[in-house]
Amino acid sequence: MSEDYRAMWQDLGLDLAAHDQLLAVLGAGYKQIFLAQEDRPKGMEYFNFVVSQVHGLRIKELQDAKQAGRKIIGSFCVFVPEEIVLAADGVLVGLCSGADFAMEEVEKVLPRNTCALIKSAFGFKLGKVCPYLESADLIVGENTCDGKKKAYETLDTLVPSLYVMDLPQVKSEQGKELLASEYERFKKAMEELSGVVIDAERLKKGIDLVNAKRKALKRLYELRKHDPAPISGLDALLITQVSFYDDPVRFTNAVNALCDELEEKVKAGQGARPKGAPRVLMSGCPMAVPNWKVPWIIESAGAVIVGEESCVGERGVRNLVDDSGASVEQLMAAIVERYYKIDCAIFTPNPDRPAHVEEMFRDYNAQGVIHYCLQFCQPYQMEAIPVENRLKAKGLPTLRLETDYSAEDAGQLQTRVEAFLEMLS
Ligand code: BJ8
Repeated sequence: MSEDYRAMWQDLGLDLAAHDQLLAVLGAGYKQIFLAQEDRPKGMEYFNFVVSQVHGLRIKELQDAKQAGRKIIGSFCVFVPEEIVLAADGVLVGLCSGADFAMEEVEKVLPRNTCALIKSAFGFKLGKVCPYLESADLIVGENTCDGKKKAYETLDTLVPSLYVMDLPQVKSEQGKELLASEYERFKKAMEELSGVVIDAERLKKGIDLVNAKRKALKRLYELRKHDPAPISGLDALLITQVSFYDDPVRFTNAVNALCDELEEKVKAGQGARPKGAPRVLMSGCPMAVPNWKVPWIIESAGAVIVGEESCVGERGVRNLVDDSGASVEQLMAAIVERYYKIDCAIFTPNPDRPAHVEEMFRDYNAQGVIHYCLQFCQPYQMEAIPVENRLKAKGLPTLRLETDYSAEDAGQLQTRVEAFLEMLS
């Protein structure tokens, strides 16, 4: 990337040598996994460009937005409502990361048996390699799993401005009230930070932008129900990952343009894999960039991933916010209604999630479910058992995988995935 960007990274306080190392690993992985795919849709060129500029042009855009007075908000969870950030003229960026970095440093501040997603976020901070994190005017954490809620106590000592949302763990009237009061508190925090008063018009605009993004992603997911699926699971995952970083309007337009192309492919019977290739539904922990190991293993073995029951997938886009309210109160209530339906494994009990996995299995014409868990992620590991039991009781093939971000177990995972796919066919 150009020298201009190096100066920008330096200004952000990045460790340039470590950052070069990270970009080299990211670039090599991308080339090996994505660019090696044959007959990718033309519309993927936009996403290739975005990935090539993920620490370049996009960061420059964020700096320009800051110069223009907009605030950059970093988040680690799909419970942080982008609608409210946009209504305050802010920019929301995802901070979850999918690669090990500076692990020695991380293990000085976090227990070894912390999930890879949390460790990775700390590694990017301690290794000084994340321009998104360093650009953020406010980092929003949330009380979800135990790992995250305790890790934020430590993160608070490492970043200048951390805000923690207290999220309900039980779906009840009190739970919904807590979510409503936390979103109200967040709205006030955004108003204070930005100096913008959020009125109904601003909030509605934010809702409409996010609804349009979710609709475009949903349109993409719907196309994957066809056999053959017109796009690989890897490419679809990449697009969802990019949705957490990119400008929402530009991203929505690019996804819709890609969907136009995919509709033609469906009509022509063209697929990312031949018709009849085993169709797999992924379910479980979110996969942040550049966590592509398991999908790559699955699709390299000849299957096609047709859906993701995950926050980086269907759970992140399911349900739109009703934008018909005329007042801020009505629109805020509609936001609460939409987010309250998120069936993350941190809820107890959480019967909606196993039901959604089964529903997706049928809707997406899947032949098997691969339940993906990060090591030391108790909520998803615990919930994998009732999910598997429910599916198995109905004769729906399921494979449970547990892994981390390292490549060490790739061979073992490959063997298990291949045996599972053979059983499906
Ligand atoms: S709404 S899934 S984005 S909390 S993998 S850090 S759960 S130990 S990420 Fe999540 Fe929000 Fe829920 Fe979605 Fe903890 Fe598990 Fe690690 Fe996880």
